[in-house]
Amino acid sequence: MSTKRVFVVLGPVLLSAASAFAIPFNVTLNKPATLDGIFGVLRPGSGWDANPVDPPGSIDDGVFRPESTVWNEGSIWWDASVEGSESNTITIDLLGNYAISGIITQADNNDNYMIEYFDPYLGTWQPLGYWPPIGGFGLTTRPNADQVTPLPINFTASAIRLSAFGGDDYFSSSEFQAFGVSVPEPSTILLLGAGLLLVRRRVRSRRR
Ligand SMILES: [Ca+2]
Ligand SMILES: [Ca+2]
Repeated sequence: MSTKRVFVVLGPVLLSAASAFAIPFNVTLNKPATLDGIFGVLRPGSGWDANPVDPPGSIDDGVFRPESTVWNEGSIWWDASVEGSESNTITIDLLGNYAISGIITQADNNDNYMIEYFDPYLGTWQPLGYWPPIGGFGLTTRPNADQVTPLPINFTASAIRLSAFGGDDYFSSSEFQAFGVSVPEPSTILLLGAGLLLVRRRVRSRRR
């Protein structure tokens, strides 16, 4: 195998190896979040208090509420039976591509919470899955109430989109975290390959 071929083949391999051995970290922490839809409005006659909605950034600020906090206290909440709130979403822009290996969510206990991700290779949103209702009361962390242990899962994403369905239409979430490692853009891999080729040519020309 020629030196050139070794470099071209090894460039991407070395990069992906570096990703594989990197320690996963919270890739959602304090990333920009946006809310789409109407939040913080209750249906007529609802017995709940119309508490203020937490700012978008509270979804990924690294802070969980105490388990069993009332669903709409210190959370991003909506009543999906209100006009304009039927298909609310919370979107987190990861500002890069990440190979994600674990997720954890705190949300109201008695609804389904859907997670979609933007696949940077396909260029489209993909469904990842949803947390079904679980026992308990109010803000509840899935998959584990220790607020630390994520669900092991593997996908590559540049953004995350959260929504809810079913349950009692009173939806809320207070924290979402995804753990993973950065993956290089395809263009970065090409650049690195080109750079290595250039280095090799210089070394060769000096030898002549
Ligand atoms: Ca939070
Ligand atoms: Ca609910």
